[in-house]
Amino acid sequence: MWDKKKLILFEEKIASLFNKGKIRAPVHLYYGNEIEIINIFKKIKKNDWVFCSWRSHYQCLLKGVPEKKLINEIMKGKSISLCFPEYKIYSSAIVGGNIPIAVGTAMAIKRKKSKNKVYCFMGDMTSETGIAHESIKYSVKNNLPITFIIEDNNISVCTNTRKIWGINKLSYSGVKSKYIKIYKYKNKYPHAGAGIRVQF
Ligand SMILES: Cc1ncc(C[n+]2csc(CCOP(=O)(O)OP(=O)(O)O)c2C)c(N)n1
Ligand SMILES: [Mg+2]
Repeated sequence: MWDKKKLILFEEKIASLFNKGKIRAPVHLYYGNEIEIINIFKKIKKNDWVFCSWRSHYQCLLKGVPEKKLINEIMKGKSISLCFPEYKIYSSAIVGGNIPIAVGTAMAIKRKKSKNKVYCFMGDMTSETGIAHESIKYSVKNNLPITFIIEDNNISVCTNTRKIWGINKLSYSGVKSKYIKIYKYKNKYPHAGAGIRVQF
């Protein structure tokens, strides 16, 4: 039910609420990655687990969280750490914070010989952190049922990821692995908020 147009409209609605000062906490909006994320979610089943960062409105909608329920949480100021255990989706505002939890969930699934999978979303800068590298290495070595999705907008708040590390490409770009999916996108929104300064 969620196509590109509807996802964009959802974020525009949140942007407008935020700019009017109706949401009194940070929001991190997506734009420009709709086709890629919809394609990724074609594989994600109801009982699979999804772990996200501070930017997770699209994942929540695509995982089946009802729109009204999601807006309700966002209005309460929870956009930055949206968690809906009943829909098996967890977000964290801490860079890399959810990655080891995703790995532990995948390990538990393996030990229980369950069929479900874990999908762990992260930004380009997060994918360059030690915690991401160790978690990916550990998951590959232990053959865990997990996929890491790297969403590359080449920016970390206001910092250019490639420039700051002096690299031409991300560590995982071009790596052919069933554990890693990587895509590029260009966001029309700033890192946080929707363009108008709102005093909380
Ligand atoms: C441990 C920690 N350090 C710093 C921050 C501040 N911070 C929030 S988002 C972010 C940028 C991360 O960039 P990226 O992984 O590319 O994700 P994007 O926001 O572009 O999706 C930073 C540094 C934080 N939330 N947690
Ligand atoms: Mg980024």
